[in-house]
Amino acid sequence: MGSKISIVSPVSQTTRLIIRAVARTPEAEVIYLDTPGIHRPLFQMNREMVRLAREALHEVDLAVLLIEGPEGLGPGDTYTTRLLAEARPPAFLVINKIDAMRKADLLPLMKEASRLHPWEEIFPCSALTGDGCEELAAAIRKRLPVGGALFPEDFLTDLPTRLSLGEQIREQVLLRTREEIPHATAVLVDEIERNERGDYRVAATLFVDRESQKGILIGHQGEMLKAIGQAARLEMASYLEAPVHLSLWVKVKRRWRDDPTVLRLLGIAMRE
Ligand SMILES: Nc1nc2c(ncn2[C@@H]2O[C@H](COP(=O)(O)OP(=O)(O)OP(=O)(O)O)[C@@H](O)[C@H]2O)c(=O)[nH]1
Ligand SMILES: [Mg+2]
Repeated sequence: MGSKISIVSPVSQTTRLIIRAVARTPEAEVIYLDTPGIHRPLFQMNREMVRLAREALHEVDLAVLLIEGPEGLGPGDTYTTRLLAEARPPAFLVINKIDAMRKADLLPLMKEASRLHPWEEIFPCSALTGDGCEELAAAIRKRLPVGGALFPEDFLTDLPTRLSLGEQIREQVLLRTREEIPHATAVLVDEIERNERGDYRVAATLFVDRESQKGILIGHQGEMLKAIGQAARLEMASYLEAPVHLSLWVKVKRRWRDDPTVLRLLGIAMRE
């Protein structure tokens, strides 16, 4: 896309909603959908996430399943390919993170993967080094139906600013905390205001599931929350191209992952 749209972290289930973004070349407009990963859902939030990903399979011209090369294939991938076979979009398999695996392991993995599903093509790549990425993008462009552009030329993503700023805060939570905190935290942006000098004032609430998680997120003398806020504020300032004043609050909201109102506000449930 040429700019950062989706947040990235080592924690699984980082992506919780569908984010559409447009990549353009002189001859093509590719609309990419970043979906949540297919996983075993334990909460309503996770059931909604998997539902979003499954529904997307019916909406696209091409599905691209990413697996991690160093992990190889597991039972989860068998389940996902079953969903692919049901929805029947043409599908590519991407074996990512080849920078972190032995070269000798790649060919056997590609062979094993080709028995799993009738892939149109299989691409080994590394998003980190860029190895194989342009080949993948070019093959995706080749699969596009012929037609005019669907979006105006300055349209980049359908992720609204309010959700995008929330994601930028959540990314810092994911990068700085561990264990249950990343999965138990939601960020809701309550207010975005701009003053006459062009500075933004953003206020957001971080929801956690339990009192003990609130303590961890705030940290000793508020240090954790301060670090999260400082880093998120820098991200936001570059995204909004203006200075940002950010206030963060942490609230315990028990079982928020099963609360339809919260899920709707987060853009996870029933966002159209
Ligand atoms: N070594 C290596 N790490 C990578 C590569 N691509 C992504 N990563 C790392 O893998 C982790 C997961 O990346 P994400 O983009 O959050 O993963 P995702 O597939 O979107 O997963 P979810 O959103 O959690 O479902 C991050 O820590 C990335 O930095 C790669 O090619 N090589
Ligand atoms: Mg993601």
